[in-house]
Amino acid sequence: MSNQEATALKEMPGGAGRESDSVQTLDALIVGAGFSGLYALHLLRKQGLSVRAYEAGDDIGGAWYWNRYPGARCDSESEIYCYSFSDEILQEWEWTERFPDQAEILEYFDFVDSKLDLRKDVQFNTRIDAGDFDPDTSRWTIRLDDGKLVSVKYLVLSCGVLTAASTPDFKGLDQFKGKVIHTSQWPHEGVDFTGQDVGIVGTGSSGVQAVPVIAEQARHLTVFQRTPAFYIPARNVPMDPEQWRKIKETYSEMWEKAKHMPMGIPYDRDPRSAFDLTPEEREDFFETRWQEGGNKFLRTSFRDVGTDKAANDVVVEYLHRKIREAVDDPVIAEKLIPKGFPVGTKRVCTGTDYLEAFNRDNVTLVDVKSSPIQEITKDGVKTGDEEYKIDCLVLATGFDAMTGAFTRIDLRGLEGSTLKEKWEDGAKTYLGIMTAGFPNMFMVTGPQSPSALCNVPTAIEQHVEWITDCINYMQTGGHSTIDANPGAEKEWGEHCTELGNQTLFPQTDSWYMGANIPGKPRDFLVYIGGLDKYRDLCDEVAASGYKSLQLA
Ligand code: NA7
Repeated sequence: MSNQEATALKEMPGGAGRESDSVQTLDALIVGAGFSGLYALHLLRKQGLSVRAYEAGDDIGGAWYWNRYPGARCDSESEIYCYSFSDEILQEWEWTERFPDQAEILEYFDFVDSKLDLRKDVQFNTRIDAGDFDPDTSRWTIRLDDGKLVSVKYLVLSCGVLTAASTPDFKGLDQFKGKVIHTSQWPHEGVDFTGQDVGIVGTGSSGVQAVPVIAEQARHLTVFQRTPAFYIPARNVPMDPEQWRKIKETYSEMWEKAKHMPMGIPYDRDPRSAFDLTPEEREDFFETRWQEGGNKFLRTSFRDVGTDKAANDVVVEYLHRKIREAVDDPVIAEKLIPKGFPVGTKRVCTGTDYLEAFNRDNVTLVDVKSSPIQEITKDGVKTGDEEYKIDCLVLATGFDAMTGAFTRIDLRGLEGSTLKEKWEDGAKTYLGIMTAGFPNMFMVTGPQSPSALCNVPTAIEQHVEWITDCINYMQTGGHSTIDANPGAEKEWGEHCTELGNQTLFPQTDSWYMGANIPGKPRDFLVYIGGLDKYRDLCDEVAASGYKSLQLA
């Protein structure tokens, strides 16, 4: 970039080029150094591009770098919660447990780095504040949070599906005299709850995992629950060398299968309807899966559970019964029973001893649906009925999922308006990867992609490979820009909504629907046609020479 261009950028209204003279030039800039950012870095580097990833944290790991709350653990089986692209990594790495915990996932990232030497091309402790696309130069100017500018041809947003933390706008939050900690911003040194009265708001996946662990340590734990979660015990167990020997014997076949399954996992859904079985047979079917534990319970369930309310009700009835069996006090059990929405339309939570935690003397469950939190006082949480005195408040309140990590960056495309403005009425993308008017900008696991309903690493590998192949095509063909076609984008959005409407998802307020964030447009944010179909569609687009996109 010339000095003249840099000066012009500095003068742009509210755009990227406001504060600095120093402009670094790269072929590609990657935002984030988790699963997707690191893989994109690896592949683009292999193509010989000058590329750098920028990461807000001080190390690699992405969502797993941040989510260090007690009990944080993956809910996908460990043998598929990893990269599949490297045989060497697959063959050499062994997870110690069926479901890896947060610390071991960071060890895995360390191991991957020891093989691929990725850290050296990541700039840590750096947020991307803004980006402007200049149609004259066909380049993005990216502004870092220290004011420095980077000029790049390609922008790869690998900032994650569930990374933009959501803290409810509770009245009085700043007057609380104790610590307030969001589960995704957990202090690295940990938190000692010994002798403390702790409150936790939120009973999604994070809350469900944290509650039993905090309850073990705290003097008292008050759980503020707005919507009870459908819950399946994870039944996490250690894995032994013999299991690994067997897995590794057929690892490549397993991955081949996973990649061509709707959810990116190698397990088959039962092809039958829930009503093909007698009630007794169904009971056995559920019981076997309940004993096995984990979210395979739903993922391998009957074909009609996600689409037919009556079939879904059969599963709901079973899970309700399990709550009543696990919780001693029938009044508390009733409060923990999720009602009024189909199972699977909010993320089903897995964990260890979650329901049993409510049998402890030092745990209180407060229903904040019937009596919402009115304010956070100096001493605790005030609902309509009562004030609960606590020393520390944990917010397991989730994320501005699917879109938040993208719209929080001041990204300005061809028209000069921001991505946030473009998506004000709902996310608009083509394949969940590109959005019209923002050329050469690629999103990994973007809204309207299948990622959030898949085993995320499987989805990430497909997205990253497609994006980096596309970049390679542009480089070798001498193209300067690629952009989504507004017509194709509109059709993709309508297709995603239409597919969503054939399921039970729209019946529920969830982050899949954007409904967990006040004011966010309600729309189904996931492509639910399956990773297998999606992969085929993306491959067809690439094989056609990206005809449905605008190439220049
Ligand atoms: P989730 O699943 O979005 O859960 C957030 C929880 O916080 C959920 O129970 C919410 O209740 C609750 N919440 C949010 N705002 C409030 C307010 N204002 N008052 C009371 N309760 C509130 O986030 P997680 O971090 O647990 O999990 C996110 C994903 O990470 C998960 O799906 C896995 O894929 C991994 P609500 O249900 O909205 O009534």
